[in-house]
Amino acid sequence: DQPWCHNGCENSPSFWPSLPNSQCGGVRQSPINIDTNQLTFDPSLRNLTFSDITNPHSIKFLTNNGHTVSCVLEGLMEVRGGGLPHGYTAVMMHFHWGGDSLCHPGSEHTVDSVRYPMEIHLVTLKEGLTMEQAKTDPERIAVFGFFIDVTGDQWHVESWRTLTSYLLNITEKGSSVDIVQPLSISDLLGSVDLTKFYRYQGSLTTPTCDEVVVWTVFEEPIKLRRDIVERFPKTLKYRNIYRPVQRLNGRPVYASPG
Ligand code: SG4
Ligand code: ZN
Repeated sequence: DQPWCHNGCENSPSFWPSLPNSQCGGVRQSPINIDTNQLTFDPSLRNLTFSDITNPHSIKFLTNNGHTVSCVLEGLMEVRGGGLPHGYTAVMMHFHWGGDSLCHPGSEHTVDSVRYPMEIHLVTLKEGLTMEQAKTDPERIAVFGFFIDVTGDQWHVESWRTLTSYLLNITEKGSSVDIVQPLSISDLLGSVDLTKFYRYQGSLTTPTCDEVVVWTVFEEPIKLRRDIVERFPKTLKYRNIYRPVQRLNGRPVYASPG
């Protein structure tokens, strides 16, 4: 695999389309700007359910994979309903963030051209498939994006303090750390309204940008303290790890009835 980056190397995003086997120059790319004046309300986007989301052992370790912090999810979290074409099983989670001051927010999706401080991606696979098979079907991956904001009330800061305290142990590319405290996905999401979301057909946001993703982006952000968000760029040294927004090329963006 040829090296690529978000910034500060030869293969930054404008060069991704010319990488080997790349779909990055395609017509259904992600992320996008979500224009709330151009949404199509879709009453079938109901009853989205996440099973096992409170499993306290889902987040067992964190890895610095050279592009972000990620973790393979343990347990059997299944996502169904919400207008998804199949059931999907959660496989991993990772983060996108900005600069070490919040003047440089780092979400991938934007809403009415506003970028949030961070975005979490919960990556799920169509049930019964491996990651390798998942690369060829246009709906074989579903990614769930959650924005993080730093304004207003703050929730569940304790779980985020726990998670981010481990970042110091993975400053080296390729390093991992075990998390000893029980930590669930819902500990991190807090009380985000899972009935209100946007839906569109897109791609992975990193090379090779495979056009196989059903995207769900939740409207309501997770609200955290500024110092928690700033721990990511300050500790990991990766800055502004998001891809610029891509053209819609006529794709509809649907909104759930909420
Ligand atoms: C990050 O580079 C992750 O580390 C990748 O995970 C992930 O690839 C990639 O982002 C693209 O995912 O939700 N942003 S995204 O579209 O999940 C996949 C791994 O390389 C396939 C494991
Ligand atoms: Zn991502």
